[in-house]
Parts: sequence; C-alpha cells; structure tokens
Amino acid sequence: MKFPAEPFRIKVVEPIAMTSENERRRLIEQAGYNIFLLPAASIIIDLLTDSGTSAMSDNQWAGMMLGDESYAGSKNYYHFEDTVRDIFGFKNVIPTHQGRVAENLLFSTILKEGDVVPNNIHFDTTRANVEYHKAIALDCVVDEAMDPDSMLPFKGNMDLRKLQKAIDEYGPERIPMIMLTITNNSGGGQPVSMENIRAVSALARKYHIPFFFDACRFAENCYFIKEREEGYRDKSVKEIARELFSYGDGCTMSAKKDGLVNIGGFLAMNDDTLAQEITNMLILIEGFRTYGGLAGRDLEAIARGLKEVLDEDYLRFRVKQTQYLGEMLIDRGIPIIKPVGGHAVYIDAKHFLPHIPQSEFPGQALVVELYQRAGIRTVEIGSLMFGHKNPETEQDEFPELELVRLAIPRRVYTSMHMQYVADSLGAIYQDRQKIKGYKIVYQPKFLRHFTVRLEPLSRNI
Ligand code: PM9
Repeated sequence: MKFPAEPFRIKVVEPIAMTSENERRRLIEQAGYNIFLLPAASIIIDLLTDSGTSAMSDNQWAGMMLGDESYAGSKNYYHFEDTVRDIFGFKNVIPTHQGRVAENLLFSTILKEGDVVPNNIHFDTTRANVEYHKAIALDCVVDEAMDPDSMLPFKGNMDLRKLQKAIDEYGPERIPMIMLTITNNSGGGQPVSMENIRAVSALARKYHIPFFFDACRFAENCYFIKEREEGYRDKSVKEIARELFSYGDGCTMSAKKDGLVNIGGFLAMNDDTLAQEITNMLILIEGFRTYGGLAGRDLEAIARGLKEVLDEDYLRFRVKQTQYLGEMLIDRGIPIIKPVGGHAVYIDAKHFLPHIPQSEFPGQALVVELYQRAGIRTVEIGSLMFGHKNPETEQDEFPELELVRLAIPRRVYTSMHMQYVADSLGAIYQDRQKIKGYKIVYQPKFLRHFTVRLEPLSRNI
C-alpha cells in the first residue's frame, strides 16, 4: 500500500458544523477578509496551522489527571525535564507556555542592537523577535528552497557559503548565535540533512558561535533523515534525534507541534550561565522554573507527547498523509512546492493565480476563496505576511515565494477529509480566472497578517 491507514482508532469525536457558502461570505466580509478573525465554529476543515491543534492520545489525557499542581517542584516537571534531556540531550530545560516565549527569553538575553542571527529561514515569530531587538534576522537557506519544482531531498539545508559569507562580512563577534529551523516551515516544511547540520555545527564551533535549533518539528525532520539520508535507515528516530541535537548547544521548542499538545514549549541549553540568566527572566514574565507558564498537567502531556511523537508508525502515517494530499493536488494540476514537506502542503499561489500581482495579494485571494466556497481555512505565507515598504526607497518589497499553506493538524483529520480538500481546490482551480485581488485598509506595525483588514478589489480582470 502506498499510503498507510490511520494508525489510531477514534474514541472521542468533535462534530463539525456544516456552514453554508452564504453564511461564510458574510462572516469573511465582517472579518475584513482576514481568516485569523473568523469564528472557528464556522470552519469545516481547519488547516490554518498544525500548531496546538493536535489530538491528544488516551495516554496523554490519562496523564492530565495526574497533574501535580504544586507551585514548585511538581513531579510532572521532573518527568518533563527527564524526557527532554533523554531526547534532546541538553543539560538545562526551561519550560515556557509556547515557542515564541522561548525565543523572546533567549533573544532578549543575548541580542544587542546591530547583531546578526543567521538561520535557514526564520519563522515569522522568530524574525519578529530578532528584529524587535534591532538585530538582523538573516536567511541563508540553499537557493533551491526558492524553486518550487526543485526536488532536492533536503531543501531546508543551510547554504554554507552564505553562512561563511555572513561570518566574514559581519564578523563572529556580531553573531551571538546561529539557528537552524527543523523542519524549515517558511520554506515549505522541508527537512535539513544530518550532513548539513554537522557542517553548520563545525562552522559555528570554529568561530565559537553558539548553535541553536528551532526544534518545533524535530521528529518529522528526523523521520525524513531516516527515509532519505544514507546511513540512517536502520537507526531509530530517537537515535537520530540524539545525534542531531548533539551537534548543537541548545534549542527553542514549541511543543504545540511535535510535542503533540495544545499548549507548551521550552528552551534547552548546555550553558549554565545563560540558563541561569534566562531562568531569572522566566520568573519575571512566565513563572517559576518548574512550571514556566504551564500547569503541572500540561507538563505531563508534553512529556508523554514527546515520547509518542517518536513512534515510527505514527510518523510514517503523518508524513504520508501530507504527501497523499500533495499528490491529489498535483493530479488536479495544482502547482505546489515539491517535494511535499512534513506538516503541510504549500500551494504556489503565484502560479495558481498568475493574473493577480503580488501587490494585490494572490495568496490571500486564494485563502479567502477556499474558505468562502468550501469552508476550508488555510494561511497565506507570502506578500501579506512578509511584504513591506523599504524605508530607504519607499518601494513595496515582496517575498520571492507566494504560498498558501495547508497545514495538517496531527491525528485530527482522516484521509477522506484530505479528499474533500483536494476536490474543493480542484473545483476552484477550474474557475481561477474569476478570483480577484485585495487591498489593505488597516495594518499594524508588525506581524500584520494577524490583524490586517482587507477589501476585495472590485475591478474585473
Ligand atoms: N508556528 C505555525 O502555524 C504557529 C504560529 S503562526 C499561526 O506554523 C517555528 C518554526 C514555528 C512557530 C510557530 C514558532 C512559534 C517558532 N518556530 O506558536 O509560539 O513554526 O508556540 O511557536 C506556527 P509558538
């Protein structure tokens, strides 16, 4: 069989409200054509994000009942700490309530104005956290990452020449840290190879620059290494993870992805002095070091989730379900980023809607159309998320890739749900000439996609 069946049975169900197209048209207009401002109850299939949307297992729910809610020293914290140490291998483990707080604590402790943080591609919260400290978030991913048709097996790899150039140009003293996002979310959920990780680590060590992972989807990345990289087929995903993290000095983690939970995150690192400084900040903004903004029961669910996510039957299904959706879209002629990544299928909106210029947000136009017609919520990763005015030239600048991401929550939707998504997109693709662009009527100063408001352009194309 090409695609495995779901390796779980469904014991609890959450009904989906089947809203009408008219109702959805009214709701999206009220939401300023911003899908973040929609009531979730109006959505049939929610592919906005794979973050915090996982279905927990019976084992995790059972663990929730064993929550020790002591202010300090909860037994769940020790289980969580042991589990993180066992998989990630870092000495100090600092819980946070989600990934961006881990980023914020790390960057506010080590960054100063004018510093540079290279990464394959910074995710939007990572970039915003770096830039908030007036530092430069530098993307050094391989060029192939920008070519939707390149079939490179590790399209999330760091381009070592770009990294070396950054070190030469800025000097190691301006680079307090090198990061690597596994898998590379903003570049299509593409994995990074062990070979590349080893090389980045060697370069970082040569210049005494700390090397951190953005580890949100580490298990999916390790599964790709097992499947695609020579020498790893007979290793367990856990062994691969242990080796991978041994090349780094620490990581930030949103457990809302490969922790298989609805809330939680952590920072882990070997440096005791840095960990102490961050823990002092943690107490100020999140809470004591044995809970970091989480309940004891949440820590228990993360500890159990981190063990479950390494199950290879689960990972095989996870990666293949995403691939199944991707292949159904390819069969319908829809342009997507290839090869299909781990947690999401990314539609190439520039080629889906070539008649809409990036200044009129083709990715967002497709997102809105898909919600209106089929009740499917997705997210734009393109001109709306990353477009900005260059302060020197006053010109609008747009990212190279204009994507619509179909992120698949873990253990939530069946293959028939995927079929519905593929058929709906197939029907929209047939009528794509009728879709129009949008203009912005309100935007905040940063992370504009969360609260932006838009209006459809009335002109017919
Ligand atoms: N990622 C995602 O949908 C959720 C937020 S935006 C709707 O992909 C990486 C690689 C991420 C990420 C979140 C975070 C932040 C850091 N790095 O959401 O703060 O993909 O837990 O994690 C989202 P938190």
